[in-house]
Amino acid sequence: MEATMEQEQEITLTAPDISCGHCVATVQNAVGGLEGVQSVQADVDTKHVTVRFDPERVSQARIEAVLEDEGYPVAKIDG
Ligand SMILES: [Cu+2]
Repeated sequence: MEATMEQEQEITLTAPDISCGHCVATVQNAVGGLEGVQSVQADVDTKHVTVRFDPERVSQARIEAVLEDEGYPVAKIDG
């Protein structure tokens, strides 16, 4: 694989404060507006935020920081 190829990574985060469709729209707009993010899918039932992104252009830490800024901090699942 060439290093110049676009990379793609998918992560699923849990943001317990997602409680309605408004939250879903806010999350999707905020994360989807980040450079390097290819798609965002938030789910009000599972509280999951699935993000596909290019790790060369945006980091998971940056995505989590944006979620926190918007009022939807990511739950840490493991210790
Ligand atoms: Cu809401």
